[in-house]
Parts: sequence; C-alpha cells; structure tokens
Amino acid sequence: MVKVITYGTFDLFHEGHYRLLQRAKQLGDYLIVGVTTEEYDQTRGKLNVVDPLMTRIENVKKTGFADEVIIEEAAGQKFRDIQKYQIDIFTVGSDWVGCFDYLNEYCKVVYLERTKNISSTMLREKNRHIQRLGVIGTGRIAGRMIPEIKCVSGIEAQGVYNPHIKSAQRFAETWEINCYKDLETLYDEVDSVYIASPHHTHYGYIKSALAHGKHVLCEKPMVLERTQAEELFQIAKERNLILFEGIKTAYCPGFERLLGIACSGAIGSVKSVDACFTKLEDADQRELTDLEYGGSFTELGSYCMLPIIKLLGTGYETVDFHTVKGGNGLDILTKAQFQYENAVATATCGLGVKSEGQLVIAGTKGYILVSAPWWKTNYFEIRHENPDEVERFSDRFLGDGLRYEVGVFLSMINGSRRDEFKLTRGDSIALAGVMEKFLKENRGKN
Ligand code: C2G
Repeated sequence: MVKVITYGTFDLFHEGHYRLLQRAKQLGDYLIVGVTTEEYDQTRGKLNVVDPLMTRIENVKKTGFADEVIIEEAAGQKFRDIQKYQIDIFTVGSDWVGCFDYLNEYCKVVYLERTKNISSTMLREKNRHIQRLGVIGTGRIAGRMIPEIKCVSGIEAQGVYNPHIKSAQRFAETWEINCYKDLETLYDEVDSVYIASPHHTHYGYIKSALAHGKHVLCEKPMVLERTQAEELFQIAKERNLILFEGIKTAYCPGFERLLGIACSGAIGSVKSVDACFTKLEDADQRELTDLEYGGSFTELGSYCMLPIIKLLGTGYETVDFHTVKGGNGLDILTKAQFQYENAVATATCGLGVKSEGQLVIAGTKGYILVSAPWWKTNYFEIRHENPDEVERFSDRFLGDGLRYEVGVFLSMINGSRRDEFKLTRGDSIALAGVMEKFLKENRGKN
C-alpha cells in the first residue's frame, strides 16, 4: 500500500485545494491530510485565516479524498509524521517547489502543479469570495509580492500584465500565474489589481482599474501630484472601491506599536522626527537611470515621510529639499526638511550613498530610537536623560513584510474599517503633494 501525505490550511476551500487533494490521492492508495492550526499559521506568518479549524477539516473530509485527517501544529512536524505514519510520498503544490526537498531523505517528494485559475462561479456557488488579484508590472517588488500574497488567506494572484509581453511571460512562468496580453482580459478575470509599474504610469493604471470596478493596491509613491491623488480617491469613493497605497511600514505590527507609544506621552511632546533610508543600488538600475522620475527621493521618500506625517500631521508650514546629485544629474542623496508650527523633521534618502537607517523621535521628556532598518520596526528603545533608563520593545516582522499591507487591503475590501487610520486618504494626498513639489523644484516639472 502506497501512503501519501499532504498539508495545508485549506481556508475558504476552493478548487485549487480540491484538485490538489484529488491528485494527491491518485499518487497512492491511502491519503493523509494535515490541516494547520490557527496557532501554527500565526507562527509561520499566514494572515487573515477565516474558517475555524473544524470547518477546514470538514471541508477536506467532504471531498472524499482523505482517508485520514491529522492536525499540523508545529514546525518540524512533517518529518516526524512521515516516520510515524510510514509515508511513501509527501506532496504539496508547486508554489512550494524546493522548500520540502529536505524530506527526500525520508520519502519521495512530489510537487503537484498549482491551479492557476480559481473560477468565480464555483466560489459564488459556495457563497464565498476569494479575491483574485491581477498584477500590473513585473519589477523586482512585484516578484517579492507574490510569495507574500500566498501568506494571506482569501486572496490569490491570478495573473500578470506588462506591455512588454516577454517580461510578463517570464514572470507568469516563474510564479505559475496567467499571463494577460491586454488589460481588458485581465480585468475580466480579476477582482482587484496590484500596480507595481514605473511611478509615472500609476495614475493611468489606477484610473483605468477603478473605471473597470477593480479595487487597487498601488506601490508607493502612488501618484506624483496632489490633485491626481484627490481625483482618484474621489472616483474610488463614488464607486465604492478600495484604493490603497502600499507603504508596507504603515501596516507592520511594530510600527503601529511605535506610533501608539510615541503619541501616548511616553517621551513628552514630539518635537522632532528624523528618518533615514539609504540603499546602494547598481548604477544601471531604473532608480538611478530614469532621469525624469528616478532618484533617491521619489524612490524612498514615501517611507521616510511616513513617520513624519503620522506623528506631526500633514499640516507642515514649509518643506525644503537639499540634494546631492550624481553624474547624470539625478539626486543620489536628498534631505527633505519639514518645518511645523512647533516641530521640525527631516527625511533623508540615499541611493548610492549609504548611512545608518534609523529613525529618531525626539520629545520633551525623552526620545525613541528605532534601529536600522527602522522601516521594519522590529526593535526600538525609549531613552531618557539618564542613559541607564532604557525601555526596549521588539515585534515580529515576517518575510518581506508586504503581507501586512495585503492583509489590511483584503480586510478593507471585505468591509472592515478597523485599519483605515494606518495610512489615510489624507496621508496619501499629502505625500503626493510633497512629491509634486520635489519634482517641480528638482526636475522643473509643472
Ligand atoms: N494549492 C494549489 N493551487 C492553488 C492554491 C493552493 O494547488 N491555487 C495547494 C497548495 O500548494 C497546497 C494546498 O493547496 O499544497 C493547500 O494550500 P494552502 O491552504 O494555501 O496551504 P499552504 O499554506 O500551502 O500550506 O504546512 C502547510 C503546508 O506547508 C502547505
């Protein structure tokens, strides 16, 4: 008798799960299915799981493919189960290729092709809805996004579009998703889009996606003009759609705690915020070669301005930019200085210049030091006049951190307003306004 085992969360049970179990059963004579507990999913960074464990088990049983269902509750359990149940074949979807090769020592490992199309009809019959997400643009960030989407239950990457068809095809093959040759077909098959195209194309894509009734998660900087942001949010509001700027720090657990503490009076009244984010990039990268929209500030300014506007508000009196330019005239280092009625702030961005990536929030009773990389906010300290008096805080930041923004995007689509304050429409409009001023002064854009 050939014994097969597979594992999964099986949340919002869909045909991808069904087909996986069907083929797993066909691999042998006896199929054991391990269903994950909520606690285990939390530790492995899987967000937004909806169905309780018992429902997920029932759904697996209903397929009739599982001869036995067990519970997966800890990392490292798989290899113990394989020995305990004398398993011949371990199988899982091809989105996990390579991850379980270490089990080859104990049994045969088979990766079954993942199901690309989750059809909406089957989901509607079951009265559940999984967001099918279309990806527009295939840059590096889009490649980092796909594995993060997998960590959020209830949303699936459905396919990709890029006007450069070869890039889209390559991306689709790598991530086993559909490749759309035109936007209309993509819109026909998705419920929402993730826009990761070059900055200046965001506005057009967002407008077209909203016009097609799609929710939008757009990479930062969402748009480069204040009136564009105002217009797009207005359209989204009228059409009852979510438009959401993806600045991952805004949604990560540590940053939320940091803001709560900074606003609680723990360091008195906040008088200054200094945020620095620098990266050494290869000189041939788009960020350092796009003379119109590249450069350090358009690339990294959104991150550095985030703690400033969250802590001091969007009502600054003035903002000035001081830059160092590289050989081609693009800013490789920018300091944006904000003057508020009763506080000051700087956003320091470097591309090709490296510095300490920390965030310092100074108050009348002490200060908060968020160690590099502050944008992940996994460790910070409250310090006072007395150097021995230090309070330390640490938080989880899993993977690339993009899963947090995807999780919030999804719960907002599903009607939750709980996280709306994390990056408000007003915040995104203000950020676009600063970008606009920078581009006017630095590039002579009107
Ligand atoms: N799957 C698939 N096609 C999809 C979606 C999922 O073939 N469109 C497969 C996955 O590859 C996995 C199974 O269905 O083999 C269950 O998927 P999930 O519930 O998302 O569970 P997952 O997070 O992949 O857990 O320890 C847990 C396992 O490592 C897998």
